Amino acid sequence: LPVGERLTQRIVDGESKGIEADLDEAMADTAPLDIINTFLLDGMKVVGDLFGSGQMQLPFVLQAAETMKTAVAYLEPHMESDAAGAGKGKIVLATVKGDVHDIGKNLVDIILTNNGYDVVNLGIKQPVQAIIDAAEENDADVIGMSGLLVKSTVVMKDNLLELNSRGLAGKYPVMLGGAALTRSYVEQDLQGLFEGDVRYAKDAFEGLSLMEKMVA
Ligand code: B1M
Repeated sequence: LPVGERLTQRIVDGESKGIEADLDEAMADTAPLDIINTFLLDGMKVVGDLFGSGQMQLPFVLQAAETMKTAVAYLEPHMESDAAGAGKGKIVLATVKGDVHDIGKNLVDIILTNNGYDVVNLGIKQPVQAIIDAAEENDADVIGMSGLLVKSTVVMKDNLLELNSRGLAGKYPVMLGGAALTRSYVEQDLQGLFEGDVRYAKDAFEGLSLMEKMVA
């Protein structure tokens, strides 16, 4: 198999042993970020479909996720970074309460960090209080929330209402992302009830371009 297909298959199989050699081979003619966005995320998509249709059990999904993380960690030092632009702005980033999915959030972290933003990555299952505390303590420019479960979209809405009621909506623009969200939910429903600026990023690159607008 060509190396790209091998990498996709490795994610599906959760086979991380020896993945470094395949990644080195792929990097000979493909940029690390493109490897993530094509070969590796193609694998996660297959995993999601298999799991969703009952053809893959959870422990195997976890193994696929661990393989994805191993691959991303190996590629990260090879990514181009825009050190000259350091200190462009600060985002507090968290996966919301009740949700453990963090691969997408961590990709957002990598891409923003490599493009000169300061990222305070709080991790998973973060209650709104922890997010607000971190934003205040770090004097953040933006709050970023990620979530992949349908119930996380409700948590995000509640978190926005909490920012409203504490009078913090005008202080922190909010960026939301994650597979369970839709653009229309954020841009119609949530923008209607949030008293500040809330935006939807469909992927990490849209997250980067939004960050540029929100900090400016
Ligand atoms: Co879970 N899981 N999972 N899972 N899992 C989903 C989300 C699911 C859609 C699978 C399915 O049924 N087809 C489904 C949710 C269904 C729903 O809510 N209706 C699901 C479920 C049900 C569950 C459990 C409940 C299963 C169970 O226990 N019975 C459980 C939940 C636990 C919990 O959270 N409390 C669970 C657990 C897990 C694992 C631990 C095994 C593992 C996560 C490991 C980890 O993250 N460390 C896992 C995985 C891997 C998945 C799938 C297969 C893949 C997710 C992923 O990493 N995708 C997923 C299927 C799917 O999404 N279709 C699924 C790759 C990643 C790069 O994409 O995170 O969307 P994503 O990020 C994108 C964009 O969304 C965006 O940028 C990224 C790309 O550039 N983005 C942002 C994300 N966050 C952003 C933030 C931003 C900006 C952009 O700004 C702030």
